[in-house]
Amino acid sequence: GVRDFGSPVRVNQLGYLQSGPKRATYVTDETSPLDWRLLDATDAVVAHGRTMPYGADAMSGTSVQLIDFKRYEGSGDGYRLAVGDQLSEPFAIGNNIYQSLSQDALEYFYNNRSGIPIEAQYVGAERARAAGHLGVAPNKGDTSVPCLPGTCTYSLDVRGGWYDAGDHGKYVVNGALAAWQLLDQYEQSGDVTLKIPEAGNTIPDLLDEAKWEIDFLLRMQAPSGLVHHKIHDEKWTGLPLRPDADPQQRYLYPVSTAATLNLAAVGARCARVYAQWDKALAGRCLTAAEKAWKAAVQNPAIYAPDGGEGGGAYDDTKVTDEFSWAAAELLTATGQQSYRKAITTRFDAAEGFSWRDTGGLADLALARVPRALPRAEYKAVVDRIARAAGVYLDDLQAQGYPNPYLPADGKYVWGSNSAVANNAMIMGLAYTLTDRSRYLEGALESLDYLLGRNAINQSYVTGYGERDSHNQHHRFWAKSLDPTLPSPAPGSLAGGPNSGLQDPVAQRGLQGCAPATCYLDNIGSYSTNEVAVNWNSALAWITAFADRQSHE
Ligand code: G3I
Ligand code: 9MR
Repeated sequence: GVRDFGSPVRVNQLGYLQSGPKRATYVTDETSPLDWRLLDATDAVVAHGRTMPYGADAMSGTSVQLIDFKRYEGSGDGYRLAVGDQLSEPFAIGNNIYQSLSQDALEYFYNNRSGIPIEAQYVGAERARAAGHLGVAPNKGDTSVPCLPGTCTYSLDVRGGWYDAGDHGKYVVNGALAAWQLLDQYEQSGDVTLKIPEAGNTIPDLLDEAKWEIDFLLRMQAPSGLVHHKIHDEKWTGLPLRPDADPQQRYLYPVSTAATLNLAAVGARCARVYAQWDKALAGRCLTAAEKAWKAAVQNPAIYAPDGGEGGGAYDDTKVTDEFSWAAAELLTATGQQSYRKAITTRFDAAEGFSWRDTGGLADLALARVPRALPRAEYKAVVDRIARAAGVYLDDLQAQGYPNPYLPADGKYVWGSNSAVANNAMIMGLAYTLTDRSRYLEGALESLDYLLGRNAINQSYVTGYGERDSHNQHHRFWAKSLDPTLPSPAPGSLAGGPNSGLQDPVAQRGLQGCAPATCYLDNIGSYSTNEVAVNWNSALAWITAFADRQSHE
């Protein structure tokens, strides 16, 4: 049947910063301007104006008009936009709207920690659970994990870290990217107060959370210096399943050059960021990073394969980009000029960055440490990031549901929401580096898309917005399969529309979908509706940025 997306007036269902852009989208075949009204919580009209015709929006397959209500300067809750008798979902206007979201986006990580009990005092009784994978039956445990038979003869203690997503695997490449993004968030926006066991120690809470993953990543390094690509169950388990009830045998999967270089990169970032907070960790990180770098140089082409059973592949057969990123992080951490010649990639807007494409991260590393490069070269780094931000801003402004993700092949990828957030991050960073306010506007307007101003009137963040995603694919947050289990924690970002329809639920329900509509808030649709650490780290970065900007 025809899908019902509710009101044609599409807004950021969380709300708008008082000091930020305030725009909305109206779905209509009408081509001439129409009247819009802004209503406050008492239904009084507090602003009005005319819509701006836009036309057909390629990614959504619908025609729209745009609404700009920036000149309204009030604040409060329960606003709605109206066109004729069509009312939007309610939203707030104020400068604190991103505060609790930016905290929740980070609490996601504690909730998904492996190897530690998740306690009610931090997450509430409903989401508390026993520690997973410490070797207590029926878990086989991550405290002594053998290699996949025939691939090596040792076992490693790889306890801890975060579960990847809705599954119980732990994968180095995207785990490292997530930890890296938390460290970069710290450098960009400072700390966020968290409800975690380490709160109150001498280290910023955000760095405590990142350390939980970094300790795991360090454990994944083999004696050779190479790093195991991943550790996961022998076979896929079903849903629902609590982590501590997983009975599967788990294996260490073979080392890869990509995983090794991810440890080199995040290890170097760790050494630099923790230097003033935790000298012991900073030292361990640098030693591991340098050892990993040398091992990767000697083994430059060990690729993780596609396919396999029981866990994600995270396959990658091009690692020139990982070499370049690691070299840039090592240069900024050590000042050793020898790393400069190994930096071979630049930020490329069309590629962006992801767990697979890390070439752009070299420029992001260099941007953090001006003194690591001669002045003219540092300026070139800033120019490249600004140019990429300019491309994302153009992509955003070209769309009826403005957002900075506009794939050249016209197909949305698995985890498209993380591409939106990561491209927004580039605009946020460009604003910081250049002080050009159009990049700030673009970064902030991108959040509107994630929070409801989109083709399906969906807030992709649990607990934020009237029509929020709350059935993400997760083995413990599986209330829609078992009412005694919890729903996803607030602040959990769904992967988002994916043209690939790579799961049976999407294949049944989304045939022929326009790219930006290929999404179902159904727990079975892992290719459109999973959560993942490297997606929530993107959400955390951009919401912390938005929160910080609104207070400056
Ligand atoms: O790299 C190519 C790019 O060159 C091309 O232009 C583009 C267009 O199709 O595709 C890109 O490859 C995609 C790749 O991700 C990198 O973005 C693949 O199509 C896409 O299928 C692949 O999806 C990954 C998915 O696993 C399937 O392997 C997601 O990024 C990744 O987030 C997801 O991760 C899963 C784990 O396997 C298991 N745990 C849960 C986790 C989240 O769903
Ligand atoms: O639950 C798994 C999810 O985390 C992965 O992203 C996804 C793709 O690799 O696979 C899911 O596991 C399913 C498996 O692929 C096929 N059998 C059913 C599993 C649970 O839905």
